Order: sequence, then C-alpha cells, then structure tokens
Amino acid sequence: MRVDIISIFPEYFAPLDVSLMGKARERGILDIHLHQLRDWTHDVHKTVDDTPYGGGPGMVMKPEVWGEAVDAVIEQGRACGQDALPRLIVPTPSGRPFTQAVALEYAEEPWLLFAPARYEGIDSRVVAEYGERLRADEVSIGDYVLAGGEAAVLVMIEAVGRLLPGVLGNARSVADDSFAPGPMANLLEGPVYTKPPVWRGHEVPEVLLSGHHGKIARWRRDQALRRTLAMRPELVARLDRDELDKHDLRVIEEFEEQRREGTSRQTP
Ligand code: 6GU
Repeated sequence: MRVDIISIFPEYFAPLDVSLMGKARERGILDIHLHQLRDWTHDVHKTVDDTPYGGGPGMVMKPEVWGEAVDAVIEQGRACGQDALPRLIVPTPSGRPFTQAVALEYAEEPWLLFAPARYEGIDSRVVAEYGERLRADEVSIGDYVLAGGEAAVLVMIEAVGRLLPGVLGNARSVADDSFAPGPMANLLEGPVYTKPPVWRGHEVPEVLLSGHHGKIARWRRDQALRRTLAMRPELVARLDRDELDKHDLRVIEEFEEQRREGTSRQTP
C-alpha cells in the first residue's frame, strides 16, 4: 500500500519508523511518502492560512496551497506506477467516525492520501473539488478535539497498517479483535494473563490452566460479555439477538441483576 501524507509538520510522523509500522515499511508492505505542505507556497513567508470569511476565531488553511500540493502528490504517485487515484482522507473532528469497519475498508485500498490540517481546518472547497474526482472522506477519530489532524493520521495508519497481509505475525490476532466481524463482533476483549500463576496474591483464573479448550472459550466469551456490559453497554444493545445463545442471555441477565442489586444498595 502506498500512503502519502501532506502536512506542515512532516516530522510529526517519525513514530512510523518504530515497531510494527517500521517493520512493515522495511518489508515494503507500507510505502509511506511525507510531504511538506509549505513546499507548495509561493510567498517568502510560506503562508498556508488566512482569516475566515464571515469572521470568527482562528485561521483557515488556504485552498490554493492544498490544491497544488494534492495535484503534485497525485502526479508523483502516478509516475511511480499507481494506476488509479488515491483515496483522500481529511481528518477533522466534524467528520464521519473512523471505526474498525472503515479501517478494514482502507486496508483494501492500494493508495491513501492523508491531508491533516492545523488551525480551524482547510477551506471547504478543497474537499468539494476533490470529491468530484476521487473518493474524499472527512473522518474523525473520536469525540474530542485535537490541535491538528496529524495525531489522527498516526492512529489511522496504525489501525490500517496492522491489517495489511504480512504485518502481524499471527493472523489470528486480527480475527479476535474486539471490533472485527465474526462471533466476537462488538464484544470487548476480556482479561488476559501470563506467568506466574500467582502474582502478589492475585491468582490466574483456574479455567485458563485447565487445558480444556471448550471451557476456556466459553469462559472468555462470558468475560468479554461482562466487560462489554460494564464498559460499553450500548455495544451489547447492538448485538444481534440471534447470535446470542442461552448461556450468553444468562450472563447478561446475571449482570443486570447484580447491577440492580448494587444500585439498590447505593440508594436504599
Ligand atoms: Cl481527525 N482532527 C482533529 N483536529 N481533532 C479530532 C479528530 C481529528 N478526531 C477527533 N478529534
């Protein structure tokens, strides 16, 4: 996969040399190209922003600079043999949520072009313009506001990169992800343990030492359900009722009973 990033802080992406993403790049699975947006300015100050029309606080990134940069990067990619246009991804807190489903979709693309903004964002005509020529997505990584899109790009590249064939040693670990499709879809992963069997008086649950694979799988599913009920009850509400067996329903009922008791104890 080819990935281009245009930013006024290309040095922000140094972490992509490290760990799993670094290995993926060494192996040629991820081909990342960083670009300094200011290289496409024409004034001595290398200006990338201006005051917003209509007034208000902050600055808006100028469309001409982004247009020249995106055009040039697309040209470069095509010269390197890309035969289609990239998927353009513009991180913004006002975008569609970036989810595991979106990560899986991006992992199928041969070419991604990220356009992270600083200040109050990029002049909206840039997404309008490229939206007519290629798939342009405005995406948010969560309901909070970052100082710029760069950290969001790092998050998305790591989520997508680990899904590329050959990046993770153990392909099973992708299938078991909390948000991956399949029998554990929409369930958070339960607790995990390694040696020693007792640490500071805390014991590893006995079932995990039993070697009984059926019981272990059932226990893990129960734990995943309980954890999801506790941390993300809205995910449990979204579970397909037909996918839940009798045992699941019992775990959910038990949990809700315990919570009712807990609540009644707090407010007698
Ligand atoms: Cl993609 N960008 C910024 N600046 N803030 C965010 C975000 C993106 N996603 C959540 N908050």
